[in-house]
Amino acid sequence: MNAYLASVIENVKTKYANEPEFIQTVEEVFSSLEPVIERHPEYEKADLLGRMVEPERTFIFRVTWEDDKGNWHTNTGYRTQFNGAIGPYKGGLRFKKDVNLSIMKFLGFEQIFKNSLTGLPIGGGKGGSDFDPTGKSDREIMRFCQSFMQALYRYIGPDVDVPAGDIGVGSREIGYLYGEYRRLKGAFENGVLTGKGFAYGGSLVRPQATGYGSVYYLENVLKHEGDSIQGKTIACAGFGNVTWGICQKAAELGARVVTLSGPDGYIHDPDGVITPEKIAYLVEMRNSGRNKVQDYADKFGVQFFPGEKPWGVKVDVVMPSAMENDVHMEHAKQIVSNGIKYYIEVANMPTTNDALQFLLAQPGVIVAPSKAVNAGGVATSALEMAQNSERLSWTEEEVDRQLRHIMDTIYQMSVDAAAEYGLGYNLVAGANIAGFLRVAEAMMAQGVF
Ligand code: 2IT
Repeated sequence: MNAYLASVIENVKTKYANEPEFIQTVEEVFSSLEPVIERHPEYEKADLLGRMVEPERTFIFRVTWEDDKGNWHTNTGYRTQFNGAIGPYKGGLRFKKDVNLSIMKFLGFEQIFKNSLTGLPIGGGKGGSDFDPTGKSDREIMRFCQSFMQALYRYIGPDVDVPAGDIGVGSREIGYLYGEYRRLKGAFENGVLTGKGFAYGGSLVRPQATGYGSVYYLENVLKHEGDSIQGKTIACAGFGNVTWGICQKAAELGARVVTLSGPDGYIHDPDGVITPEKIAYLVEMRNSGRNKVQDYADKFGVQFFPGEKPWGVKVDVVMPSAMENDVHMEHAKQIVSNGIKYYIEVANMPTTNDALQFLLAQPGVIVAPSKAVNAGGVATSALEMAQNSERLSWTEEEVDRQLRHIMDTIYQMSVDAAAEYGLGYNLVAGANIAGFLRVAEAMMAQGVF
């Protein structure tokens, strides 16, 4: 490997030895960049990679809130403003028990390249808290969001840093967060958050955008193979916002999602999550705060597999759409032995690096990386920001048209970047390279800081 590249990775491994997810994403992205660094010796001179792995800044703050019984609880809040070279920091907030600095930095780092790929002016950031929303009442969620924003508001703004949702943060939480921001600032700066309700400046299609965008990306891959989405069976994970959008768009295009998962196991519905009743039930399951996918099996009489993951089910397309490191080597081997051709990552870093390398080495498998596949979500957030600054809202058709165009462009840019650097049809390396080059150019132009 290129000596400079290797030394930056080595330094991250030593310096951030207690941040395994962050190390994992740096290794994944940088392993694609060898031909780029070889062709651009000026990047080493400017220590571009060394700068990229260091967030511009990270805020860590206390969040104290009162539960319904009058007891007080304290959580840790985070916001990592990783890279602002191409636009205001942009990225979601995650509320989940396992949130820590490593998870925040992995998500923020990934976000830099994803946001760059969208072609829109958004830098990379991420935030959240180790607050666990499971089983919390609506009022508890509201009080937590208010307390979280009391700390966060001084660091964000429509031209500074624009948070959105992620796992555990949906339109309800964004509403409470925005309400508190508006109260504190005394101004209607609704471009400060995306994923808002339509009534106060949210964009049409934003709720579905990550799922829809990933299906549009999949269509590009299928087209390349002379194949079509019609009749395809898809294995998904999770049952949140993203999976819901995939179910809906897949059903509309004649395909069907046959698995969902949760912390409790997975369900297999061979008829597909395709009827409006089933798709609407996902929203109900999410809103219940129970976080149990077994509810779907109980309601629709399909099989539930406690404690298992859905990656052993024989389908046409695998789309891990729940969380990081959901697909391990053993699952990758199952996917290959089932003869599955399309491995389309959706969640951020859903595949361990060894499983990803294994899948990439299979001639019969096409691997698409999440930072390209799921970029339709944040891209539509950038469209929401554009509408907010114009003080108007676009039609559903207009937003969907732009989303589709952005996904087609991301796909094509990835294909072209891999070809340009002699890597053939490699969507993973292509996305890393294309995302990297735009940020690199902006950083070089702005001088050393
Ligand atoms: O991972 C992601 O891209 C998100 N959670 C969405 C970020 C955004 O700003 O819409």
